[in-house]
Amino acid sequence: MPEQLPKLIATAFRPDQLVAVSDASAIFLGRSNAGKSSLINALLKKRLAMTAKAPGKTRSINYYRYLPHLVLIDLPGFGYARVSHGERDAWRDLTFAFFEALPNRVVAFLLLDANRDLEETEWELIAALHSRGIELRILLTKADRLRQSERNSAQRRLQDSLATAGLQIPLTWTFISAKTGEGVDLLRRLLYRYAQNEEA
Ligand SMILES: Nc1nc2c(ncn2[C@@H]2O[C@H](COP(=O)(O)OP(=O)(O)OP(=O)(O)O)[C@@H](O)[C@H]2O)c(=O)[nH]1
Ligand SMILES: [Mg+2]
Repeated sequence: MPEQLPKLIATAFRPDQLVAVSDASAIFLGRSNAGKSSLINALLKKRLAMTAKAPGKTRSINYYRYLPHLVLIDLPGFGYARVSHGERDAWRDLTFAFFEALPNRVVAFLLLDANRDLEETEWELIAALHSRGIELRILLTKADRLRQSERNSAQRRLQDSLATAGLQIPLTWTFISAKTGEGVDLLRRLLYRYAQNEEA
């Protein structure tokens, strides 16, 4: 019988629980509360990923098989205030251990709340992905909350900070809303093409 998809295939709370993924993968990174798990649920059309109003909901790396040859990976969020040094270290150990053993074919999505600017940890993740030659797209989330003028200024701020950082990699960004579905179909099409081995 064919496997029922999508489904959760693995969860890693610690580096020794990381799994090797040989299929194409899409990874979702970003601050706590940026909307990673909500976007994954919107893509999967199923509430498989736990979401919460309070930041820090996802503490583990969760692997979801979405298509027969495509895995979506929800990484734990960072950057929320009420967290101990121990938890911060655990996040760092897990995330960077994951980077050391990335799946063979990976595209990364950095989710950024459109009302916020890029912060230090985000720059660090961008640099880590860039140095490994991983393609990165920025998704500006919670777009349903933004007026057109706010979208324009969010886009301008992002462009400016990327230019100031002298970033030479081709970065694209897309407005997205897990609430209204804006941008979700576009992302889904991109993932389908990527899974079929075409240029994402
Ligand atoms: N208005 C609006 N709210 C959203 C959207 N996406 C997520 N949220 C809300 O933002 C909060 C956090 O969403 P999550 O998906 O749990 O965020 P996360 O990035 O997975 O957070 P961590 O697991 O802590 O890393 C929840 O209250 C969601 O309902 C969106 O597109 N629009
Ligand atoms: Mg989450």
